[in-house]
Amino acid sequence: MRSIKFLKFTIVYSFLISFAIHAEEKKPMNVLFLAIDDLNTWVLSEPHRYGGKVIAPNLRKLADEGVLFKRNYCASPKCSPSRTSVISGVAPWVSGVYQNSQTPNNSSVLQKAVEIRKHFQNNGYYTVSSGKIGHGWKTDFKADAPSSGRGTRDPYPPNGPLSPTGKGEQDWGLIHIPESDMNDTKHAVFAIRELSKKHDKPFFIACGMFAPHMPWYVPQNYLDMYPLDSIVKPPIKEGDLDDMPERGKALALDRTNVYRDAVAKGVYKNALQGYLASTTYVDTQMGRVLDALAASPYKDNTIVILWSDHGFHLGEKFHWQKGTMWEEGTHSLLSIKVPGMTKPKQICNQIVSLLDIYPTLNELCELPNPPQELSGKSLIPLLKDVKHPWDNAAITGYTFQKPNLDETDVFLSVRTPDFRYINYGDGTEELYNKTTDPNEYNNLASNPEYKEQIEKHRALLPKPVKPTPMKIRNKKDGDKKSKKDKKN
Ligand SMILES: [Ca+2]
Repeated sequence: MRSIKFLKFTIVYSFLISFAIHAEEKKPMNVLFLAIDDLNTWVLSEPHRYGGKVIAPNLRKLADEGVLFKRNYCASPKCSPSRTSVISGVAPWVSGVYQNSQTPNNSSVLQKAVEIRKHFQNNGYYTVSSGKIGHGWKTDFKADAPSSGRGTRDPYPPNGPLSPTGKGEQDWGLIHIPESDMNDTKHAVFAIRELSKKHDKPFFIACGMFAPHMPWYVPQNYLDMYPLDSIVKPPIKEGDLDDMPERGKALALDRTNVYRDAVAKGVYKNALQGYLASTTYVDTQMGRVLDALAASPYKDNTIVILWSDHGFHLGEKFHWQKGTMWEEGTHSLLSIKVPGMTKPKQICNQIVSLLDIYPTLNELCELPNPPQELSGKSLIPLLKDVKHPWDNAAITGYTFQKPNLDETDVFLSVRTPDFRYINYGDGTEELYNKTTDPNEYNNLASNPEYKEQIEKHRALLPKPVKPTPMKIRNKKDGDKKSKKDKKN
């Protein structure tokens, strides 16, 4: 008798335990959605890109806690089209939005799309957002609590410009306000406050940092972390552009004057110091948010996703800033941690895209699909196993605005494990062997030995839609960009 009673007790007890575990598993997942502007991938310790030290312990820690997608690429190398593609899940070659100077709301595809924050909100999530997340695409998303402002630059120093070559946003140096008054610090405070609240519903907390977007005005302690003699110049090869088609050269030489002036006036390393210090400042702010999550009751059921909107040149190929089709312009950060799914210290070398963010979060949180067709694909198989077989090709789309260039031509770049291929829409091309030439110096497009590779890569390109109309552009001035484009 006693043993039967004991057996019954064991069965009931086991059932209760399994029910409790099941209930725990069913706890809805929250999302902490972290975006960084203009942050390139120097923090990934890639000596062929940057040989010096980059201080980013918090981004490193997050990467160590989950999956670091080491080969992640943006769908467009500029803020507005890249961010629009992330939060709509729609690729530029589908929406027609390739440039900052376009109005995303003119895209008939985007008019029917639901952006990711609104989609989560529509599906029962408490959704708040602070700082720079989207850019230029006006949607009907309204946050469930007031934000600490949209992502904008900090006030201009009263004695600016601070560098001998400084002009407008092309400037760097010591900021004149305390760190606590800087905008990104306030966005971190906002996210920390939201994480300390008691939430009855699952949450989607978006926090976007403006740094290291130019200008690089930073507190002294961050500048001090990078003594000038510790800074290493990135690799730049004389004659690199000689084997490029005209459109490649035009892309490379856009804003080259900032780089050349800095070199000529002996302040190139000071500029690099500004970017690096701004990177460490943003790492510090993200670290505060991540620490707040770790100390909260939500740490075990909150997905953390951190991404940068595109790459950034600091002189490579003589180019300054963003908006190119090469590795420096298209390679961006992506780290994802999913409690209960990802294992620590996983590095994924499969080729993925920022377009994959929307479908990944959607599937992780078991939401229905939004009305628009998502261009990316869910990364869940890679989150579970970083070596899962993958269709390794990431596309980047862009268009250019320069005199004598047809701005309706779409530039497309495709990154595969061993190659980068670029097509400028006018029949001109570039091909680089990433294994033997990681810095993309030797254009193989006219080398007959690579004919087969060229054809293979051509076949990977989508058929791009034409760009939606450009915003204000003074045809008489030709070269002048719209006011909006200058800012971003
Ligand atoms: Ca070259």
